[in-house]
Amino acid sequence: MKNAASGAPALRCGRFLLPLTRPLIMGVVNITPDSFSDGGAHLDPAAAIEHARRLAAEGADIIDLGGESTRPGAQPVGAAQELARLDPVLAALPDLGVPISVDTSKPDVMRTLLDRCDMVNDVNAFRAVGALEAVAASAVALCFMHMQGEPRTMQLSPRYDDVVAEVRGFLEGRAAAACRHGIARDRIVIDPGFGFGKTYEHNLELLRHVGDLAAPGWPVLVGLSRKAMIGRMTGRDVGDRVNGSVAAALLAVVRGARIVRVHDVRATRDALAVFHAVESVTQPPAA
Ligand code: HH2
Repeated sequence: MKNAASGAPALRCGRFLLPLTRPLIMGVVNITPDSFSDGGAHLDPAAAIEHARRLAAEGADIIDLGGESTRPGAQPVGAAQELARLDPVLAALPDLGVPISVDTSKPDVMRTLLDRCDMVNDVNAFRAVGALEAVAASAVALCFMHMQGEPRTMQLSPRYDDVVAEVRGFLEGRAAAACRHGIARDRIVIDPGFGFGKTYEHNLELLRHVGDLAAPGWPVLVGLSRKAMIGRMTGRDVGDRVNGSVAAALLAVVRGARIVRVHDVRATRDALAVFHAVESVTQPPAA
């Protein structure tokens, strides 16, 4: 979506206006005991705060704070517990210098934290009753992610006739619903939801067709970092998937993704710096 003043594509993101002229990195901080790749590492608020600062220093353009794991089979937590995890971390980071996103699907959590975050990242695409209403009047950016089913059961038997068309249709429908709620187009991001109610083959098909998902013009965010599909491709355990994750992020960007959600900011940043250096040169230097 274009910024009205400059004409360049940009994402309105709370206190920030993020240019979409180069790929952006969203760094993940999971304040949970059970996240699939870093569960328990940042449950202590001091550890989460330090990690968020470290990822920002490493070059994250957005920090995504999560207080509930959505890994396959995860048990849901209540709003009070999610808030108790997020609150002290958010309170310590007003001056982080980059936008803060909150990864939540609960309208109560959204409403409570809205004036302290710049983005809400909802793996349920704001389908909960009252979710769109909770965020409509604010300035936060919204990430609408596709998920078939719900985390507890989503990997049992995912089924699609045409995964790319169905995911794209769903995301366009959610973006249209947001617009009907008065949400400006330059606040909207879409995400195919790798691993959320998808087989390995579905994930591969979506990665091959990120360009089709991006075609309608909504900025596409992808979360491939350390996921099971990277493990299957590389044969590596979850703690050893950095290289595969960086390759996948780069491929997604080459195909048109604008934001990559990653655990390993430093490595991803280097790969994207190489991409940007090559791709930003449109004219050969004069002889
Ligand atoms: N993936 C996870 C969580 N939130 N949000 C978006 N928009 N896209 C994703 O692909 C995505 C997401 C799962 O990763 P992680 O947060 O590391 O694990 P857990 O859900 O176990 O905390």
